[in-house]
Amino acid sequence: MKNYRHTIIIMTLVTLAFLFFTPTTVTGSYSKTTNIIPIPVSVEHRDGFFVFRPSVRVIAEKDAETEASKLIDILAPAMGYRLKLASKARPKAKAIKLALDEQLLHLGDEGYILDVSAEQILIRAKQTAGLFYGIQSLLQLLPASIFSKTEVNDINWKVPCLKITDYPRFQWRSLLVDPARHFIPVNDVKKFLNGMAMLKFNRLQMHLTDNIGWRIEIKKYPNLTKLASNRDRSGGKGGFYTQEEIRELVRYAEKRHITIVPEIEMPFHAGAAINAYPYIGINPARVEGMPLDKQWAALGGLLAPRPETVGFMQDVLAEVIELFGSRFIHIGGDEANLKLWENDPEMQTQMKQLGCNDAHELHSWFIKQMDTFLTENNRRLLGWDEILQGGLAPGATVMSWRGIQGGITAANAGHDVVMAPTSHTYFDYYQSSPENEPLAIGGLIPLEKVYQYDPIPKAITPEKAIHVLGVQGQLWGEYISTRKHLEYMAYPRAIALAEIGWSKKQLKNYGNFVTRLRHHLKRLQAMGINYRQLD
Ligand code: TNX
Repeated sequence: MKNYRHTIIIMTLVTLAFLFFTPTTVTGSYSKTTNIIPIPVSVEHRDGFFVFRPSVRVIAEKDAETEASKLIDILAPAMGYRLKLASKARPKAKAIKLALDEQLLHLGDEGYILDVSAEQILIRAKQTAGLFYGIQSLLQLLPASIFSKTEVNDINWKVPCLKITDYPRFQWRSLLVDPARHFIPVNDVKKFLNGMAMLKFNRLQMHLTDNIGWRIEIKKYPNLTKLASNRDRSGGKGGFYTQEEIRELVRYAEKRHITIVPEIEMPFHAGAAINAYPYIGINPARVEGMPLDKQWAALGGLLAPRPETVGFMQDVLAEVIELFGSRFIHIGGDEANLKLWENDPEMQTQMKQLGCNDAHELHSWFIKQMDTFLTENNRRLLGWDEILQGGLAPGATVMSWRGIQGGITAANAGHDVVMAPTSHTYFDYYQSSPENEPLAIGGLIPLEKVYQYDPIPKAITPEKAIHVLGVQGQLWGEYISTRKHLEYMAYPRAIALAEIGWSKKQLKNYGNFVTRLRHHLKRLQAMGINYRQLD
């Protein structure tokens, strides 16, 4: 017992010393900076280089081996040779060593130490995710052409000697894509995940359902994909992911330490589902004075929270849970036009029966049914900030999008929250004057505005700041119908967001960021990823 207490005290002291000394090392690092994005917590520069040759061995054991193979795979195309994997280094031979070490508690689950000397590159981490992020940083120390898919000649592959200690500011570093409005083929999602992984993003939210289309196969309700997946917002053919394809995407993302968070929209933005199974929607014939052909458009998106609708959506979630490893399941919850419930006689009766005073409370009741279901299945409900109105379900986490106030309110009330405000993180908005840009939904969010964002504004009290899990950038798909356009809207803004999600606030410096950003754009170019040119 005494020993144990001893260890705790020592660990606390080490952590405190670490926290205390880190910023000093860090400030110094600007004079001689690396091109790593997001900027690492601390960099100590040393003299000399580690030079790559075919004889370099990659040394790893057990779980570290999987990460080591990924490094070998990434290096091979551009270098033109595959490094050999081994469990032990040969004496005097140069090596890249990957090691897991449970003692490295201060690094958290995603941190790493990257130590480069002329003889050895050593990456240490507590968990495999940390090794993966150490590898990402190592790759960024090499010339950008290391990301090329074909052999690059006449280049000396070397990295400077240094020691990096690094770990993220936030545990939730995410982007959202929207295959519901315009379907995104599996290979394009994979390519998007590749671009995210190098920026140390760890979540991709997929908006899988909306009024225009239902994009995920649900075995129990085949009409969802048979009748409601065959169009997109521009009148195109749409599409959907089979369950096998979803599994493949989840695995592909996991390999890159990215969790795919599925979003199944309810009770609004649910028009596609209602088209396929009209019994879950409000009866259109009840809208007085509206021509019938307009009624589906007006009401097509709103579910009627009858018991059978609750059952339907829980059935859907049951299959979703089987497919996705994510602890968090997003159920939407945004923008419901509650007037439609207020004016509907059946819903009025329903509210009375449930003891709901108004439509907000009915909305809240419906969300609670999903929360209970998810909680029973060991998952957590995540929803847009409207789920706060009418009372938040007990296990729910809020994703705050309507400006920054929603997030502040939620965090100060003690709810976990992911910040996704329209003011700074809507990458479907214009990046400069509309006349110079492809058609977008509206708004204006240039790169620098994204970079200025701080997910923990002063209005969130220090003791509540732990409730801010992190940030997400939104690539809503109304006006994005190709991979190239998706990438154009994402980059460079998502690069700024990556730094906000990972790096220490004290290290933020726009000028320094832009210098590193220029290198990152070269990496994207080598990978064949599109981006908007800097002004
Ligand atoms: C609002 S953000 C929406 C989306 C749209 C987006 C367009 C949110 C929870 N709902 O359905 O695509 O605006 O910017």
